[in-house]
Amino acid sequence: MEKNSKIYIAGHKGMVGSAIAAELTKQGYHNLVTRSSAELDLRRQEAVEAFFEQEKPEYVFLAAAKVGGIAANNTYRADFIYDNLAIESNIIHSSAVYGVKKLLFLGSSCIYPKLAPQPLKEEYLLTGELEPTNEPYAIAKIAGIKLCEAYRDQYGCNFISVMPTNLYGINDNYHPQHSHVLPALIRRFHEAREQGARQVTVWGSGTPKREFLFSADLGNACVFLMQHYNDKALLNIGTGHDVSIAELAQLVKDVTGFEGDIVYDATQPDGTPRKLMDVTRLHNLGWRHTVELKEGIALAYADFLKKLQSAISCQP
Ligand code: GFB
Repeated sequence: MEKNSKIYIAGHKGMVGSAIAAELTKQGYHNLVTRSSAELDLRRQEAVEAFFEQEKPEYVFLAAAKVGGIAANNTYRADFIYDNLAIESNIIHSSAVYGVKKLLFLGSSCIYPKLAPQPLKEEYLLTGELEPTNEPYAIAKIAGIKLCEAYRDQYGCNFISVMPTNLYGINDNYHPQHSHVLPALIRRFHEAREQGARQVTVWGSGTPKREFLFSADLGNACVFLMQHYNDKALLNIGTGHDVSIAELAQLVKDVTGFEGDIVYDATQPDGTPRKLMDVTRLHNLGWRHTVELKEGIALAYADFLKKLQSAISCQP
């Protein structure tokens, strides 16, 4: 990838796409192509084809997706499978037709079977039943991996697939019900402290374990892999460490300065008991994360407070 290569980042306004764009800009890539969802609906096949015909990008980061936490995945099951299948099919097919030199597709750790051995090795894909709460999303992401493999097999396209672990960081979604656990807890602990509440409720039992990667680390990993990884096999991106949801809640409590109690709502689903990535292959390629969890939560909390402040100052 040359510094003046034409690079399309699908989903540049989201947490992942904006982290990739920031990393590319930092490294001196200056020919970035972007479209907001209002300008280009990636679920519309003809619109996507017209965009590729007009722009003819050389490299594509496929970071556009319908995403959310456990409740959003379980509630909007049709949207999660349809939107993601449509976005991936349109972009991957047009990338092949319009001669994209290389495409990086982002999947998710939820593509692995619910009860797979830990840590999750890349070869565990399609060896067992998926977690029911996010099966539609996982099926769409597995289809994305298979699209990349099939276009490589049949047409020789250099399309690679990477599977990030649970992400958090700059530009995250803080919706109280639909977000992932880390931003949800940042908001809930912050609001409890502001309101002087005595307790904060955390969903589920607190026992599931999750691995968290800071968004800027993911952006750095994606650019690194676009530069250095050309294999058909999918590749995990993570830290290799996980914490229980109870440990995570304690960390968020510490960072936000909330002083009350933590209680658990067992009526909410736990989801997969554990999904720790095996990052041996990524480490062997020479990439490691740099931001540890506590430091990352403090950075995410600062970003949350900044956005809150600008939302307040924008009110009439
Ligand atoms: O982050 P999360 O929604 O996604 O939930 P998953 C992780 C764990 O945190 C679950 C618990 O055990 C939740 O029960 N949790 C506790 C909470 N309090 C909360 C809260 O206030 N909000 C949320 N959201 N969770 C998603 C998949 O699974 O992970 C997606 O649904 C995707 O498909 C994504 O793969 C990375 O890790 O369970």
